[in-house]
Amino acid sequence: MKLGALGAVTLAFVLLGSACGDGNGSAVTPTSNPDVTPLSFTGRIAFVSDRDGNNEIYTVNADGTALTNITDDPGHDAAPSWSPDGSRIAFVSDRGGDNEIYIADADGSDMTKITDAPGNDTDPAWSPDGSRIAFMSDRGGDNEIFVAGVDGSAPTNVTNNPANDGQPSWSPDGLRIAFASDRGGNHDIHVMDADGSAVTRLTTNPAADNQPTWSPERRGTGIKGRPDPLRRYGRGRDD
Ligand SMILES: [Ca+2]
Ligand SMILES: [Ca+2]
Ligand SMILES: [Ca+2]
Repeated sequence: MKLGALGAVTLAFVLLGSACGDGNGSAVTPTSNPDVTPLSFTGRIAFVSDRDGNNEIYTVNADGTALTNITDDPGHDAAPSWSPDGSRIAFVSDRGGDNEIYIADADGSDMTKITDAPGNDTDPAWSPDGSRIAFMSDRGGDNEIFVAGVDGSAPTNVTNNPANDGQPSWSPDGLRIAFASDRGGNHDIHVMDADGSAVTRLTTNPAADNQPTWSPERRGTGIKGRPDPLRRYGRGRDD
């Protein structure tokens, strides 16, 4: 009882401190000073469109300018994944007859096919340090997650399970991979070490759970600049 009350008082102080703007949460306010560059929506968006009759990957500035078709091929091009430094894009294309993973510079130049296997190679996901690509392949007969170098070197089957395993998403530290698998009878979310060990099943719902995406390292309340008071005390949220 006493501890609970103390905890509530402490939490109230934390919330008050956050609201007042402490050292970690300096407020970001718009400026009308023309000499100061305002917060701008920089960067580019990659997306897939069939506007030319087949799927291509396009990029566009976040203000809608400079639309560019970076694939421009009669094949089916899809599933763009940016390199962590934003200089390259991994994607899937069937231009060679079946789905393979390609990597190109962000403007579409210097395109390289990094897989060369029968069947589907899809779901490319760039490791946070930019050195590896995780992807799904059914080259062995069922869907498995492979991890390879960004040049396609040393593709390694890290799931090795007769079920369907796919949709890899790296943890921010690059040590773990979240993925979907139906090894429990239906699709559920799992995590494993990046070498395939230490698999943990996170969901057990009989419905289909798919498309996990690991959050970036920084976490907060969802309010810009305001830290999560629960996280500060090491308490997890029930997600
Ligand atoms: Ca195309
Ligand atoms: Ca293939
Ligand atoms: Ca499998």
